[in-house]
Order: sequence, then C-alpha cells, then structure tokens
Amino acid sequence: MTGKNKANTMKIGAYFYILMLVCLTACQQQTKPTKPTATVDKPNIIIFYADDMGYGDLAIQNPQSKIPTPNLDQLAKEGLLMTEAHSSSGICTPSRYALLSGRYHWRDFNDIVHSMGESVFKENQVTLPKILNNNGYKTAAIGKWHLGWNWEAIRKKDFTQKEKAKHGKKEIEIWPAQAYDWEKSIPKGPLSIGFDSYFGDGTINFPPYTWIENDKVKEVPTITLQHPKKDFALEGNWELRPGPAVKDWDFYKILPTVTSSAVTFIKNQDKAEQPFFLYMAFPSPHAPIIPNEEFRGKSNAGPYGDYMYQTDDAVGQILDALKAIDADENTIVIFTSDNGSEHYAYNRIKNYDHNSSNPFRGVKRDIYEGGHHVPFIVKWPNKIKPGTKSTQLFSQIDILNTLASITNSDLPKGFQHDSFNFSDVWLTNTNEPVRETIVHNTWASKYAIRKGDWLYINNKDGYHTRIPKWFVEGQRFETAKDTVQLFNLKDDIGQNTNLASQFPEKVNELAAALINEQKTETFKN
Ligand SMILES: [Ca+2]
Repeated sequence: MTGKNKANTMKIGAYFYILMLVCLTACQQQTKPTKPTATVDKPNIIIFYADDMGYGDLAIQNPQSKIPTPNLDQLAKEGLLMTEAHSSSGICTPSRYALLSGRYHWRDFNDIVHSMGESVFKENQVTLPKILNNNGYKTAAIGKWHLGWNWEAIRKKDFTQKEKAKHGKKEIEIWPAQAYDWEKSIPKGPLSIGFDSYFGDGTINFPPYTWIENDKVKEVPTITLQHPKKDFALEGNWELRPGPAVKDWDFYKILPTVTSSAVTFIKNQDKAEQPFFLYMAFPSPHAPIIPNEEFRGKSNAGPYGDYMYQTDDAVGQILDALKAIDADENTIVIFTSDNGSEHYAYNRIKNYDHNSSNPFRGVKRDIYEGGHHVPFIVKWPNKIKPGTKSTQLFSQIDILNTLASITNSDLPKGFQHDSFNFSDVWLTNTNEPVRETIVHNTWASKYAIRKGDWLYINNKDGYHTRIPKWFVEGQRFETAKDTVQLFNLKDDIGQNTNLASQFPEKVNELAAALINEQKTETFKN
C-alpha cells in the first residue's frame, strides 16, 4: 500500500468511526429513559409532613433561630412561603386526618389514635390519595401513620391472658405480642384510604415496634417493649407506650430508614408511566429526640436542634433524588408540620435562647397560635414564582381542593368538605382573600375562630399544655379577667392583650361566626 492509499484508508476509517459515534449517540438518545410521565396537567406531588415542628424552627422565618435549616430555606427561596398557614389541630392524628380528608377533624373527633387504636377514617371516606389515585396517580405513604389500623382483626380471640406493663408511673394491662397473628394482613391502614403502598413504623412512640410494609409487619414482634433505660432520649422524655415489639428494635434507625425508603421510591419512578403522589410523614422532630451521631452538635439548640437539622437534611436527600431522576421541574413539593412544638420548647428558650414557637404564644395542644400556626412552603418550578411570600389565611385542609384543582381531579359528587381552592394564590400570589375564616381546635372544650386580623377564643384560657413556672413569672402574659378572649393579630401576633372587654361587638360577631361554622360545613356539594 502506497503512502497516499494508506492515508486515504485512514481517512475513510476515521469517517466511519465518526459516523459510528454519531449513530451510537443517536441510538443512546433514543433509548435514554423518559422522565416520569408527569405532565403540566398532572405534576408529581410530594407532601413532607414534619411532626411537632414549630414555626420558629424554620430559620428563614425566624431570624433568632439557633437551628440551621439550609434545605428548607432553599426550598422557600425556590417557592412560596405561606406565613399564615395552620394545621387543623394542635395534635397529631386530627391534623393528619384533616389534611388527607379535607375536613375539619372536630366535625368527627378530637383525640389522637391511642396505642393499637382503630382507624379514624369512615367507611368509603373521600381522601386526597383516593382522589389522586382515581386520576391515575401512583400513591405512596412513607413514615409516620398514626391514623389507626384494625388491630382487632388480627388479634387471636382464643388468647385471653393480658399482660401488665408500665406506662410512665402507671401500670396498665395490654395484649402481649403473642396475642396477635402477625402473618395476617392488617385492615383499615393506608391502603384502605387510597395509598398504593406504605412503608413505615406506624408511630415512633406507639406499638407495635416493627416495620410495616403495605398491610403486613415485616418482622414478627415477639416481646413486650417496656420503658427502656432512662438515658435513652437525648432531650426530654422518650414518651414510649408499652406494647409488642421486635427484639432489639432500634429507634435511632427509624429516621434514616424512612428517609432512604423515600429516596428509593423516587429513584424507582425514573421510568414510571404514572405520575406519583408521595406522602412523606417524618417521625421527627417529635419526641423521642434522637438525632444520629453525625448530626449531633450541628445546631446551637441542643439535641432537638440537631434532630431538626437532621430532618432538614432528610428533606435535602429526598429532593436530591428528585433531581437525580430529572423530575424536579414537574413536581409540586409541599413542606409543613402537623402541629406546633412540644412543651420541651420552653426549656430550650432558657437553655439555648431558641424559641420553637417564635413569635407566637403557646405550644403543641394549645389553642393559641403556637399550637397550630405552622411552617408552610410550596414549590413548583416555572409555575410558582420563586422566593415569594403569602400572608393569605390558609389551612392544611385546603391542600386537598387545591391539588384536585391543579391536577384536574374530580371531587366526588355530594362530597362534604371544608377545603378551599388556593390554586390562584399558589400560581399568581393574588391578594384576593380565598378563606374568610378558620376554626382552631384541639380539645372539645376550647375553640377559636380567626376572621381577618381578629381572633376569638371561647374560653378565658387558650392553654392546654402546662407552662413551667419560671416561664410564667418571667413572661408578659396576664391572666385574662374576661371569660373569653379577643386578639388583633395584626398588632399583637404574640396574643398578649385580651381586647374582649373593649370590643364586645367584635366578640359577638366572631362568636356567631364560630357557631355558624360548627353548624354547617362550608361546602354542601
Ligand atoms: Ca405531631
């Protein structure tokens, strides 16, 4: 072969090589996995539900916070921060029920589901996961449940020997692990209200202490968990109820395990043909306060601050998974909390100068703002303007109607609910009020109603949770002389000054509005 011919052959070889590369690239592009089939009409949806996180624990809205929340701050910078958002109740179960059903919990019940308690949902109840599921969504619940199961269905009726167990200082009688047939499906859990799948521990401080996948336990409980050793939780009490448990159940693994379960769920949606709805209910920063070692000392608010920081990190991990499958743009991400901070918040003011309820009065269980005025962020790239704020009065009950509207999902005919459609507020940040009032309630004895800037409480005391003596003495609140309370939150967000005596007409107006709301559901159809 001459030198010229050799050069020509090399040229032709190079030409074919480039052609092959182009072809390969094109072929690769053709076989590149498509994004999850979420469309503008049917975006993916994630609801992050923190447990007992206070308004003041979100750094971006509390300049005095001692807890860094970089992932949540970033989420707020990329989305809409609603600063007047409320959970339905000041405690766990009722708020969760209201969010998922679009109904005020107090129309149906007030209390939490207790140890091994029944489901709070009615037969055939309309729920957000059912509505989305019927519209083609893959629906998943991960983490905390605390809405009950039908444990009686798997209890062996021929097993009659209850066991004595310690609950705090009390001794109570419970069914031991052997009283249940753990191989059976447990009815009336997440799958019964429209979730395609569930993975979680039920409730961190309630039995059974084992993992539940869909409607079955993953490992059979064999022992009764009693009070573990005293130094178990790093801050506060460990709040555990005795009951069936697997041997060596490790509470410290719960938050990392549910976080990685959510990451895996999202990664598995890479080639999914349906849009997804993930209800990710964190066990944290609820007690027991148990940050993993790598997060300890990362905040300036003690173990609770570290646990909150770990919760923020978990959100970051799950959002990273969303970016990794290229689904970040077409996913609505909501972050909020089921109620205000637990009473340990008082000692944190003293010990760390961090106020989880800042700038509100009260904590979890209270009818004051600290009980139910919660963090709320919603992000949807290219749809919700980044870095915006809204002071619209908003309830977690409204999530159902708003998401149904955005996803063009049908609300069943005759469905009675209290849920308003906030899609205009989310998408255009309009100041046009959507909701005129919100009723606040935890226990049946006390109600409050918010209307505009005014808030009325039908009781002289809005507290339920006991306040430490040192706090009362050092604080500004005076005992109300009136039998009811009236505050103007525009001037007095800390609810310091009871104006009931000065504005009797306002009291009458709001008291009548409360009775009206209690009598009638907002939407009949
Ligand atoms: Ca809670």
